[in-house]
Amino acid sequence: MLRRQNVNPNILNEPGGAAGSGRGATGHTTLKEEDLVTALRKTLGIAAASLVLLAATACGGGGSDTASSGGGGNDQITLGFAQVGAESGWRTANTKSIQDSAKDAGINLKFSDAQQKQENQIKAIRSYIQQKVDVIAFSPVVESGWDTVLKEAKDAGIPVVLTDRSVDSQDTSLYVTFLGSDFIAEGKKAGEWTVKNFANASGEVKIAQLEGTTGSAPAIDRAEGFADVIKSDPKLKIVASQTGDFTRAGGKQVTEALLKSNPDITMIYAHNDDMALGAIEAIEAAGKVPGKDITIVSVDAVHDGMQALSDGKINFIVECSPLLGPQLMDVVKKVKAGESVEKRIVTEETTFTPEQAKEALPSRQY
Ligand code: GYE
Repeated sequence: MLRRQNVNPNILNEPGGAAGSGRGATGHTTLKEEDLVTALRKTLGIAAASLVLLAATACGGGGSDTASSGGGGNDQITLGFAQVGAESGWRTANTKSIQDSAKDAGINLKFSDAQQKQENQIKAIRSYIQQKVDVIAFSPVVESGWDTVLKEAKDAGIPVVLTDRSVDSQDTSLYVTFLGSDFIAEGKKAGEWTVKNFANASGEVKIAQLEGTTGSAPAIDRAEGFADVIKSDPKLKIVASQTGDFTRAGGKQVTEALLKSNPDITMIYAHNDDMALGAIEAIEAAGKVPGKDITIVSVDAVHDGMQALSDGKINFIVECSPLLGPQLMDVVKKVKAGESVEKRIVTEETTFTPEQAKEALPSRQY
């Protein structure tokens, strides 16, 4: 709870000018200049050769960006993005949003997929530091263990933007901003629906929770927000809680085992749609009716989740938007230009009942 309170907006100073990341140009220019000098020396003599060289350098060779105050043609921003993986429909939509909006914004995107492994993300970030990208952005797979690599980026003068998921670092100067959803609020919305839906239920409501990736911000916060709200009604009990790693296969597997250990379960709260979709498969395979025999609530509102909701197999979905790309590109441009950005940018989202899902489905972008 102490981790990510809203922090006051802070002012950013762009570390190192465009010349600091001067990819490529200098080496090539030097070679050509040497050839030119040798050739000219032979024909015109030393003095004339030096004059030609001086003129060539002044006309936009290496190092001219600072003189032209960023107005040159080779000022394209390079963004290194270390993605979590491709574990869910949400992630696929998020990746597409980032790739499409980088293209639209004319930003050179270096993209890597960490396959849900923190060590892969750390490697990717280190390689972006080595390549001297202008800005690094990433969705931290888990919350902890980032201080060392974030310090390395800071020492190299490369600003870091957190998207989607946050880190638990105490030193908030290690990143510029965190752009993404309020996962505690999402858990609370799921909890509020649950409290209302079972307000008149007689007897215990047995809830099984399908957790997201262990140690990830959305898994921690969606559990916290939900628990916080449902504690107001003592008949709502979480009787089982296990990780399905945000995947369909994980959700299915956990639910199969769950239906054996707790066959009388009333409701499943899944931290994302993909796990809920896996749970639906397991429930149907066990001869039960998802959405009726077992109530299902999940988070995301990706296309397949919304379809299941409008088919009555899921009962309620809390939206979590993956379309972070355009906002990220705006932030990257501002950071590069030395402008100030908010320390926390919260994504706006809603919730869906089956009727609302039916209405919204045709115009959904993901
Ligand atoms: O809810 C889940 C994905 O970090 C918000 O990660 C994201 C979560 C999303 O795998 O589907």
